[in-house]
Amino acid sequence: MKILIVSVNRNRQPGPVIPYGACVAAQAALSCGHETRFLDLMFVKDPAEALKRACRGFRPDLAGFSLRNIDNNDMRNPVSYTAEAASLMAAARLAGCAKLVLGGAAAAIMPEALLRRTGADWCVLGDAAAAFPRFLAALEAGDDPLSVPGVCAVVNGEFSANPPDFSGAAGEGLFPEFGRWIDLRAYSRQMVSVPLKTKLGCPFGCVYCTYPSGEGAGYRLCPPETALRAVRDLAASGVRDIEFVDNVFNSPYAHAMELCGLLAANRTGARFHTMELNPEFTDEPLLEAMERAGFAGIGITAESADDAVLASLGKNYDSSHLERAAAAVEKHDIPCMWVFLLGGPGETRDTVRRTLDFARRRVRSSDTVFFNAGVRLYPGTPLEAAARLDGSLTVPRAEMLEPVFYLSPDMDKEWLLGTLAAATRDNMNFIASDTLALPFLSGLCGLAHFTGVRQPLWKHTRFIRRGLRCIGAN
Ligand code: B12
Repeated sequence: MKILIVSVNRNRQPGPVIPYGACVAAQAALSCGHETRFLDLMFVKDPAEALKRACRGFRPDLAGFSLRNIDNNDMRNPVSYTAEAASLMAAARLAGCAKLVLGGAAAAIMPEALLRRTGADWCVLGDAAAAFPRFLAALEAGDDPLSVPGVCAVVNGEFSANPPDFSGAAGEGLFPEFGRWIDLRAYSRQMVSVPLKTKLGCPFGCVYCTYPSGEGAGYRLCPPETALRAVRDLAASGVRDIEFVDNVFNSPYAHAMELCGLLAANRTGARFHTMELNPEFTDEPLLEAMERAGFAGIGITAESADDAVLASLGKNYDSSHLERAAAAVEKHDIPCMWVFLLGGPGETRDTVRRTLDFARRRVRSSDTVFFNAGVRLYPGTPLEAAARLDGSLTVPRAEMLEPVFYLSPDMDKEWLLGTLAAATRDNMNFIASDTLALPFLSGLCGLAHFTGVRQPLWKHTRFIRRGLRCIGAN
């Protein structure tokens, strides 16, 4: 068949991201013999026109739309992307594309609402490397695609879903030939690192999170040697910055340690990054191994420094792990960004003060602290159930595509935002989610690339902020 894969994401905040999942889907279609083309809308001026041209020129039998984001996850300036996706899919139909299928991280969160919103024929859940070839084979053979695990559709107004199969191995299928599908140089001009994932699944029980339902609660580990091969291939093609985008990079701990050991023993010149370190497993030996492997930037997803809030969020660690992680970070030179999520269940003024105090006391002034305020509510999560029970969430599930946020009933929104604004004003290494909406960020990334600044750009937060303050911007 002729397959067109369309990556719909055009969000450039905090910066563009490479359409990793869409590339996996394209590679999967190609590897089972389908003639496959790719349309990346990230840098395109007129997306509807580009899509119509691709449909008319290629005449695909099927277009696969990869949806990464539903919204920008920002309580203060919420932006939803689903209307744009729906209008693009309508344009594809008008241009003669008869069969439309959805996939991607966003599709996995709210398949039914997205199918209804976009009018797509099917949605394929789970890892494209495993599920997409089976879906295409069923379609080609004239079988009902709903017989394939992970496929869902709205039939005669009713939503039907065949549950995804989370038993497939993680391996080569997760490492597409990026250069075949997208313009890697356009991304590198914006200081974007190339993503790699070394496992599927997430066994943690964070009350707000969708990872276990999207990828399964059990780990499927990619053999570290296979990941090393992917790193080598990317480095040989000139890629300098690689970001591990695992849901949690340092769990299982032994898997991360083994990978770091291999990367250290086989230096390729590439620098590594990850924003997904869990405090429970962030200790000295890990940071030692990451430094030797060539990590140039890490993020610790701490969420809170208050034990009661961490327990209410369903976290697997407490503040003693944060203290230990901070002590380990201090002993190494890797720039670190700490990420906190304020306003979750159990949050009060005192617990916010405790987290801010930790950030002031334990985070080096050369490191960066990022604060999110308000927790995005997703259907099917324990937090959604709790919010419905306490009456703070009344919106029906079908309408949750428009972002809805949880804020602790013991938390006053104005107080939280005011306190956060004061903390970022007084601490030049603090930033909050509103920073990501700054219109000049993209220009800054381009300038940084042009002048030879190395990633991650956020390690220069305090200098950038001082420069901006000098010209009157905060
Ligand atoms: C790492 C990550 C980041 C990193 C990205 C770094 C990088 N270099 O790429 C950073 C921190 C920068 C980031 C930023 C953001 N992120 Co983010 N991110 C992730 C994370 C953890 C992994 C994404 C990833 O690369 N996965 C690996 C690829 C291979 O998986 P995948 O895309 O899901 O694709 C698979 C399947 O979905 C399927 N598939 C994909 N496409 C297709 C197409 C077809 C046709 C088919 C059949 C199948 C298919 O097969 C693929 C292979 O298994 C996800 C959570 C998650 N587990 O998905 C959130 C996630 C995607 N992010 C999310 C959000 C909201 C954002 C931000 C908007 C937040 C913000 N305000 O900063 C920005 C947006 C950035 C942008 N420009 O778009 C949300 C999206 C949901 C939503 N509310 O919209 C997610 C799902 C997390 C969540 N639950 O809240 N993110």
